[in-house]
Order: sequence, then C-alpha cells, then structure tokens
Amino acid sequence: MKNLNFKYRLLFLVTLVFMMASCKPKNANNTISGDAAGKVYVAPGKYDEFYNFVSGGFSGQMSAYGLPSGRLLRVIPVFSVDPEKGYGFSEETKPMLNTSHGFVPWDDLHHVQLSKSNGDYDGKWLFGNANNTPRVARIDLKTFRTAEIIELPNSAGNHSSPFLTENTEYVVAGTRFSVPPDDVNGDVPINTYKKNFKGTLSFISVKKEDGKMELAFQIECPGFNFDLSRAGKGVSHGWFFFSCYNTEQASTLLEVNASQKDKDFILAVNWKKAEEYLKAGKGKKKSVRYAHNTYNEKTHTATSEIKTEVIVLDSKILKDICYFIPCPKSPHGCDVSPTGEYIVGSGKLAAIIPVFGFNKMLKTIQAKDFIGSFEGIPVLKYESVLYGEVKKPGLGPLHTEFDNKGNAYTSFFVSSEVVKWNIKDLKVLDRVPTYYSVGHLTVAGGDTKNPNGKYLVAYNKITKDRYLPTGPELSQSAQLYDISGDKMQLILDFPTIGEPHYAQIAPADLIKNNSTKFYKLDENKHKYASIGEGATKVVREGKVVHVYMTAIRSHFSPDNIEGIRLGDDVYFHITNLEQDWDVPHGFGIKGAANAELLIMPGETQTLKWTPDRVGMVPIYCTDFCSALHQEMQGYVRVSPAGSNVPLSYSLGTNIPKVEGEERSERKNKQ
Ligand code: K7E
Ligand code: CUA
Repeated sequence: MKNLNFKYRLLFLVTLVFMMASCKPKNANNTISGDAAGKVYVAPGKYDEFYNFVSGGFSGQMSAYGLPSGRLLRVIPVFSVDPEKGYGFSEETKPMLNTSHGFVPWDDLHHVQLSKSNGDYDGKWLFGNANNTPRVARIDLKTFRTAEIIELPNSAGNHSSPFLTENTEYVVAGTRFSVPPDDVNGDVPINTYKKNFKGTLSFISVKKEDGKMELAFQIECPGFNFDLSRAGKGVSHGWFFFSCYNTEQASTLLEVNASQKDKDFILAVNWKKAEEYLKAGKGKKKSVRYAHNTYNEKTHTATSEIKTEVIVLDSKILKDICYFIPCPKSPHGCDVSPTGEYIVGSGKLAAIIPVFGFNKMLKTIQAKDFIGSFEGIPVLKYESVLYGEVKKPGLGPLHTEFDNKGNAYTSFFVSSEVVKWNIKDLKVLDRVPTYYSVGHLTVAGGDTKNPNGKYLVAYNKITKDRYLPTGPELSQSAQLYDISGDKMQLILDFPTIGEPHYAQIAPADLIKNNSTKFYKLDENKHKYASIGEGATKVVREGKVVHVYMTAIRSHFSPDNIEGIRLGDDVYFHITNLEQDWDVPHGFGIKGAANAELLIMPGETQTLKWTPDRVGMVPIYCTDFCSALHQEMQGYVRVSPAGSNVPLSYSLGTNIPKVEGEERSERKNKQ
C-alpha cells in the first residue's frame, strides 16, 4: 500500500516535470512592440543609466552589464580562475581561492547582493555566495575585483546566501544541505539524518569603513534544507526570514520524499535577540576550520588565514530567536516588501502565493498562538500570520521583487511568465510571458526600501529558439521589461554568462564616479615591487630565481635574461610603472603552465614559471598598449642544470660587438 502511494506520487511528479519542460507561452511571436528599440538604445559614447550585476551560476563569476542597453561591461572572477585576468593564476591571487580543503578554484555562484545603508544600495560592495564549497565573497565596486572570501564551517551548499541586513550589519548565509556539525564525527549512517544532521545559519559582520568580514556567530537549527532568505527592513528590521524545504528530513529521493507535507516553513529569526544572547555569553565556542582570504590593495597580494573557532547559538535551548511560519509546498523564494511589513513565500509546487504580515507575526508570537513545535521551535498558526493569498497567480512561483508603486512581481518557472500583483489587495494586475522558464527576476532597487521601478529583468533557464544556435549548449537569456506603465513591456533580450540566478540593478551614478583609475606607485608595498627601472634586478636564491621586472610603454626591464637553469623555479614579479587610466600591460611566457598576467597601472603581479627544456624562451606583452606594443617583448635563455652560464640581465645593452663598435656604443648610450 505504502509502495503504491509512493508510485502514485512519483507519477504525479514526473507529469509535473514534463509540464515544466513543455510549457511554452502562447503568442511567442508578437513580443516586441515598435518603440522597444528606442527604449534600449544607448547612443555610442553614452553611458547606461544602470549597472546590472548578474550571478554566473556554475561559471563561478559575476558579470556587470549596462541597462537598458544590455551591453556586457565586465566579467568579474570570484569563485573561478580567469586566465584573462590572471585571477587564481598569479601568485598574489591564488590565496583568494584557498579553503579548508585547499585550493578550490571553482564554485557555483547564485546570488549577488549590493551593500546597503538605511535599506538602500550604497554602491560600495557586492557580495556573492559559493553554493558548493560554502563561501561568501565581497567584491569592491571601486575596482570591480574580489576583495575578500570567507569560508563557512558547519555548512554544506551555501544557498540561502548572501543576504544583507538593511545597514549591511550582517551578511547572512543559511546552509542548503544539513550535515553533522564539523566538530562531531560525521561518519554516521545517512539514514540517521533526523538524529545527526543540523542546519546552520551564519551571521558575518561587515565593518562599515572597509567592508572587512568576520564570522560573528552561527545559529544551529534543526536539520533540513534552507533555500533562500531575506532580511527584514523598516518595521521588520532586526529579523531575518528563511524559506525551508525538506522539513520531512529526507536524505534520499527528495523530489518525492521532500514533497510529502502540505506545508514546509519560513523560519523567522530575531537576530537582535540572537545578538543579546551572544553578548550575554550564551554562545558555545566550537572547534572548526575555515579559510578567510583577504586581498590587500597596498601589497597587491592576498593572504589566506585558517581560523579554528566559531561561536554557535543553539536555537533549541535559547528561546525567542526562532519561529516557524508554515508555508505551502516547498517554498523557494522568500521576499520582503519595501516597508518590511509583508513577507512573500513562493511554494514551488503551490497554486497560491501566501503573503504574511510582519505585525501579525508579532501578535501571533505574543499570543503564543502556536500549533505545536518542531525540534523545540514554536510553529505559528498559518491563518494567524497570513495577511492573504494571491489566488491563481500562475504555476511554480519562485521569486518576488517590488516596485515603487505598491506592486510585486513574481517569476513563474512552470508557466513561464512574470506576474504583477498589488501588495495591498493581492489582485493580479498583469502577466507577461518569458522565453522560457524564468528563474530569478530583478527590479531596479527591487529589494530595497525605495525601489526604482523602471525596469525588470527576467533570467531564463531555457533559451531554445531565441538566438542563433551554438551547438548543444545555448546561452542563457536575460529579458528586459519596461515596467514604468500599467502593462509590462518586453524591450530586450540579451545573452548572459554561465547560468544567471539572482541579479541586482543599481543606478550608475552610485558607482561610476568611485572607480579606481590606477594604483599609486608610491603606495605600492608589494614585497617584490620595482619602483622604477633602476630597481629592477634578477636574484638567484638556490634553485629559486626572482625577477624584479617593470613594464612601461613599450618595453620590459630587463628584457634579456640569461643564466636560468633547468630545475629552477622562476618568479616574474612585474610592476606596471604606468600612472594613467586603462593602460594595463600583460605578460606571457612560452610554456607557462598557468596563464598570463594582466597588470594594472601601479600594480605588481607575479607569474611562476618552471622551465621544462633547454633553449630560448620568448616573453611578451599580451595587452595592446601602444603603437609599439608588438615590440614589447624579450628573451629568457635556459641552460642545462649545472651550467656555468652566469646570471645576467639587461635592457638595451646586450648588443653584439662584432657588427662594429659604432652601433654598439650608440645603443649603450640610450
Ligand atoms: Cu536559481 Cu536563487 Cu539558486 Cu531560484 S535559485 S532560480
Ligand atoms: Cu605593454 Cu603591450
């Protein structure tokens, strides 16, 4: 009997999955109206009005686009190596990708979050999550570079992350997979999930002045899956909301076993209360191991530190931190309205969208209007917390964002559409198809206290017929909608990098004038910097050779090096002496097993090279930097191990005498 039931459910789910794959919206052709081109046209030489920061999913990167043009401005490597920029290949950036597991050069980046002050974007930093080996990264928006990465202990699959409180007090991260905590023996049978597995929420503090992150504390919760989250804001500042699925606590065939219950939970966390407990010393120090990596802009070098302790608050013992709000059918998105009063849960398999009231939640807690408890945490009565349900919104709601006119926009994966509804009366106002199967959506400022409300972008999972075919894999598609009027209007398709999940849109004015144009040479504290060509040299330390090299239009100094032997490890420390915007020099060397360096003005970067054969090895600049860029090259001579060719290096003086003294003398005077 039980088995039959199981089979029936499986059949239902298989049908649903088929529906998911085959739901193509009607009217797929009449999508763009006449004035769309004018709306997205940004004339040559003009700037876009917005930056659009887009997660790259399994590319491990983020990308920055201009809106409304959809022009790709930059790819930012975060949890990935990037040979284009030398990120993860240069000696200076390798430590950024260090973890307690060692060097982990890939991850799955789902969510981006712009830093906030008073609930609005402040344009300082961008945060991103690593979904595989749990990490949170901070990108500096002055440089568009990854500045810091912190690993998260007691976690696995850092998915409901990184979400920020309204003044960036904390970056918060909930674990997707529950696992046995790091300080206990994890070598237990998988089917002891209920007993041994725990879910952990991490609160990372962010320093106001420089963005420096610290793992402030963790809250240990019952074991299930934390999916997404949002901070409260305005009235609900001080709280955090997490969508939870698999409250069935299954460890196998989740597509069936985690879809048993009619309702899962949204976990409401009173983090101000948690702070009080922390101050009162109620946390327990746990022994863990996690990496904390920081890039120093003065030394141009990242350092990685392994930390060994974290303070954990136990949600079972410490009352009044955690409450469960029942939420239908495996909620995915969990979004908070601009005022902070409404919390929207999006059950992936639900036919309604429940909207909860924050004040109703507080009253329910006060009245102890509980329907029971789950592992020691009170479960609030659904009807008491519910503000109302959006009826017949669509199929498979995932994510919701808000505009400045009291409207909400929800993405529907299964019915492949964006649906606009009013927050007050919960009436559906408009719906537009997406091409196809939208995941996340973002409204300009859509998660802030003051959304801009001009544009919405849908990030689609399936592209099919939207672009020229490119083999078995097609580019994922973003679609830009004008939402300034009553009706949403599709105005642009543009391809994206990797698989975008969440993205955010910020006014360009907030960011564009803060750009670092170059690094100041006189502030360069790199250990191997050469400040000026007079400081260049080549130094042998046993089998290690340090090359102190400079680059300036259009030569390296030195550009002739002899006396390198097989068995040496050679470190090229190259300082770009330029002090002007947009004049990087590159460095490539034949046979290098890593990548190029791309060195910004005033910066020093290091490429390690291990020669593998005797002979002549060219070096050259990889970035077209001047009319004589193609002349920016040199040679390294490699001799056998034990050779007595002396170590020598030069620029412009290594001239053959045989051709006649005149020429040699002339050259030497330069
Ligand atoms: Cu893609 Cu935010 Cu990982 Cu939804 S999640 S789609
Ligand atoms: Cu330097 Cu090309």
